[in-house]
Amino acid sequence: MHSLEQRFRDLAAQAAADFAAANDASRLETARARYFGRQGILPDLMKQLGSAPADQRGALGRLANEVKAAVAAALEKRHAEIDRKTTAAPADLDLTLPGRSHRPGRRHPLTQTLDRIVEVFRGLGFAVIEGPEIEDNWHCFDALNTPADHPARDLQDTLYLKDGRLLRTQTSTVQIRVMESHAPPIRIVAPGRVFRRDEVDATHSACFHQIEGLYVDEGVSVADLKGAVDHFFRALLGPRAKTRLRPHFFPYTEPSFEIDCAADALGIRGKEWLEIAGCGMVDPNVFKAVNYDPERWTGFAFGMGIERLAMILHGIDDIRLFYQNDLRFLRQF
Ligand code: 2NM
Repeated sequence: MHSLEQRFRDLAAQAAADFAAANDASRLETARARYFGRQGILPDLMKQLGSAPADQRGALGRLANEVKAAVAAALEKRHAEIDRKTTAAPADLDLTLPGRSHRPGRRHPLTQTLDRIVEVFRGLGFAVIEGPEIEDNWHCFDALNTPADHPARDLQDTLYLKDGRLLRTQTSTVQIRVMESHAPPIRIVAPGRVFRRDEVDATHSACFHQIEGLYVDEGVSVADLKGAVDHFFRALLGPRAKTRLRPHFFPYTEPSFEIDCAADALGIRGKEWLEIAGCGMVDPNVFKAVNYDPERWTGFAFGMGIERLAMILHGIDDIRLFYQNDLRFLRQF
């Protein structure tokens, strides 16, 4: 049997060979445990130092410490080599290749159009309110001064549920709800989906989007209405935008107007004016329906279709494009 001194001296070379043979982190860990573990070779030899002859113990102790430090250094060195091997870039990695580009999403063109509209009205002090899509006859028709025999109430035009409720045909239902629950003054816009029993074609959809607005206070006049309309379309379409009010009829306003926009400011040729929205002074019967005193309060209201406006703004010729989710269409906005 070798002397303790010889076994210490052999140990350094043996450990260096063991570590070199370990070619991944888990094998190196096994080798480490063989030397430094609780039952390992080094602790075992250290224990035997105690039973060495007293006159040799000092020299053996120093040798033991040197060997232990050498084995630890060899282990550390092999650790570093294996780390470098596993994290180094593979030889075929080409850092000059173009990166993978992100494809960020964007808002739907109808949402973009609505957001622009809402921004202008917020600038005029209008609050944005939403309401239910399933409504009753009162909020959709009766309170809006639309008599029982009005064609809009017909089964041909409106989608009714079995229980007599209906899908709202305009968002004025929201204005009625706000007036029922709030005293004047009122300044709101109500965007949202509306539903009509329409044959679907390039310019009609059974479900589309609208925004309607309402301003009620003392002394509100047609001049305020015209001022707001002009401001809105100039803010949306540019300072050259020109609008006119053309007499019309709505059950809920008197007088009522259609709002036309000059076609040339929109870059559209072939006609002089485009119908773009409707408006009017709130009919006193609507105020009576929500218990507002029609002698004290006056107000204007307006409404427009988001799809129609987006189609005019972007030169889109088929309303169905908005709902098909075809990325070739959507990526253009
Ligand atoms: C329009 C045109 C004209 C309108 C009326 C009301 C209410 F609730 F105050 F009576 N809200 N919206 C209105 C008036 C809507 O859309 C073409």
